[in-house]
Amino acid sequence: MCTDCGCQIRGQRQTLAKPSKVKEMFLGPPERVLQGLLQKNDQQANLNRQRFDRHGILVINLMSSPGSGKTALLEATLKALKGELRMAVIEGDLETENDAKRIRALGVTAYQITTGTACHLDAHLVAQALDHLPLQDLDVLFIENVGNLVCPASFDLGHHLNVTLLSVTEGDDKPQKYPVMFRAADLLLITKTDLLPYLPEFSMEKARASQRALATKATLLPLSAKTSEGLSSWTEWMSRQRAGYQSLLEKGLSLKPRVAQEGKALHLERPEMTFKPVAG
Ligand SMILES: Nc1nc2c(ncn2[C@@H]2O[C@H](COP(=O)(O)OP(=O)(O)OP(=O)(O)O)[C@@H](O)[C@H]2O)c(=O)[nH]1
Ligand SMILES: [Mg+2]
Repeated sequence: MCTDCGCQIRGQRQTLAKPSKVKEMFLGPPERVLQGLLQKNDQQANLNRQRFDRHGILVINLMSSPGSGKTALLEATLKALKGELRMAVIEGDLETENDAKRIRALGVTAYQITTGTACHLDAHLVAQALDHLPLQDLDVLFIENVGNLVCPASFDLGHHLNVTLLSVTEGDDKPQKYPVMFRAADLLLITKTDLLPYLPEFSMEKARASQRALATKATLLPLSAKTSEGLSSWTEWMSRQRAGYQSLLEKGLSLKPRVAQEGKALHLERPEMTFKPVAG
C-alpha cells in the first residue's frame, strides 16, 4: 500500500490480499489500486466506529516517533484511572509483544498487532483486534499506533481522536518539519519534561510556535510519565472529550478523527520533491 515508505501487505495485513481481492488489486494502474485500498480502509473504519459507538467506547489513537513515550504514557494513565474507567489497549508494532506485555502487567487487557514491515496500522487490522477485546465492558480504548511520524496520520482506524506525542529529546522544531502528523492531532503532548533540565536548547515556547505555524487549534500539554507532572491535565482533557462524545452519541452523532489528506496523497503518488543546490 505504501510505496514510499516500504509498507507491504504482510503478516496480519494479508486479509487485504485474499485470492478474491488479488485480481481486483493488481488490475489497473497502481494509483487506482491504492485508491481502492484507501477507500476500503475508510469503509472498514466506519464499520469499526459504528461498533465502538454502539458500545459507547471513546477510542483514542496515539501517534509519535518510536520511543517518544506512548507506552509509558499508557502505563501512567492506566494506573491513574484504575477503578474510574474501564480501559483496554491495542498495541501496534512491527514485531514483538513487548508493549502488550507491559500493559497486561498492569492487569489491563491488551491486544498486540504486529505489522511485519508496515509502518502504520489500518482499519482492517484494528477490526481483527476487536474480536479479542471485551467491547461490552469498556469506556475507553487506546490504540498505540506504530512509532512513525508520518504515515499513521493518513489512516482512519475507526477511532475518534488523535493524540500526538513529541518528546523533548526530539527537538522543538518537529511540528513544522513533520506537519502531516501534527496537523492531524487533537492534542499535542510534549513528553519527558523531567528531562528538560538536561536539554536547555528545548524551548516550550518554540514548540508552541512551531505548532501554531501549522494553524492547528490542538491543545498542547507538557507531561512526564516518569514524574506524573501534567498527568492530571491529560486525564482531565480525556474526561472532557468523553463527555463531549457521549453527548454526541445521545444525539445520534459520532466523532470522526482528522485524517491527513496530504498524507493520503503521499500514499497514492510519489510526491514532488524539491532539490536545493548544494553550495561549494
Ligand atoms: N525520563 C523519561 N523517560 C521516559 C518517559 N516516558 C518514556 N520514557 C522512556 O523512553 C523510552 C521509550 O518509552 P516508550 O514508552 O517505550 O516509548 P514508545 O513511544 O511506546 O516507543 P515505541 O512503542 O517503540 O514507538 C523508555 O526507555 C522509557 O522509559 C518520561 O516521561 N521521562
Ligand atoms: Mg510503545
